[in-house]
Amino acid sequence: MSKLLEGKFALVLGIANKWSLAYAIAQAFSREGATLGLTYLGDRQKPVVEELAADLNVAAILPCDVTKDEDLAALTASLQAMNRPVHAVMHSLAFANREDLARPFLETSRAGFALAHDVSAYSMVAVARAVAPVMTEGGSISTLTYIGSTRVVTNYNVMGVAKAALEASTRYLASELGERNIRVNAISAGPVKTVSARGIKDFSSILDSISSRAPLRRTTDPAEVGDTAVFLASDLGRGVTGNCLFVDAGMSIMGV
Ligand code: IMJ
Repeated sequence: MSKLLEGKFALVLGIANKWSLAYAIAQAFSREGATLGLTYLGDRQKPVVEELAADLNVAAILPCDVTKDEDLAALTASLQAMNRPVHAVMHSLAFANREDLARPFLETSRAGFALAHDVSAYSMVAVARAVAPVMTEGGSISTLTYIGSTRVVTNYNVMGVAKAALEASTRYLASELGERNIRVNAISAGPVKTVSARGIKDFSSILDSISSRAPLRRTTDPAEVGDTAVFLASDLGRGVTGNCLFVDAGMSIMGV
C-alpha cells in the first residue's frame, strides 16, 4: 500500500506533550510518509518536542509563539530556507486564562477575551499568512475546534466564542486561499484527556456520559483525529474546503 502523504512536507503547531492531539496528528502524518516540521512554544517545551520528534520523520523543529509577529516572520523565513514547499499545516493550539474557564462567562475581562481570541482564533489567520508563501504547490491548512463554538458547554465560556471566531476564520481563509489551491478546514474533536482538559471541572463525568450516549458508545480516540487530519492533508481531501468535520464518536448529532 502506498502512503497517503508520501513526498509531502507537513508543519504541525501545538505539540505540548505526548497526550497532545497535535502529537497524535504528527504520528499519523509520519506514518503516512510525510516529512514533518514541528513548532514548540518557549524554551521549556523544546526538549519535550525534541524527544517526541525522535520517533517521527522530522526535518525541522522551530520555535513559534503565535502571539509574536516576529516569530511568525521567522517561521516563514525558516520554511523558505528549507527550499521545499509546505503541503500541509496543522494548527492545534488554544489558550484562555484558567479563571475564564471556571467563572461565569459574564465576568470575562476585556483582556481575557482578547487573549483567548489572539491565541486561539487570530493565530489561525496569522499562521495561514505566514505559510501561504511557501505553499507553492497548494495544499491544506487544518485546525482543531470544539462544539462549544456553537452550543453552550458548561465552563467553555470565552473559548467557545474564540472557537466560533476560529471556525468563521476558517471559512474566510478557505474562500481566499482556494484560488491558490490551498484548502482550509476544521476538525471538531470530541473531548480527549489532554493538558487542555486538565483541571476542567467534572471532565471525567463528561467522558462517562459520552461513553454511554454517543452513537459509537465511546469517547474519541486521538488517533481518529490524526487519521481525519491525514485525510484532509492528503489528495483524498482535495474537494473539501471551508468545512468542519466532527470526529466525536457521533456525539454532536444527539438531542436530549
Ligand atoms: C475546556 C474548558 C471547559 C470545558 C471543556 C474544555 N470541555 C472540553 C475542553 C468540555 C472538552 C477542552 N477543550 C476543547 C479546549 O479547547 C480547551 C482549551 C483550553 C484549556 C485550558 C486549560 C488550562 C489553561 N488554559 C486553557 N486554555 C484553553 O490555563
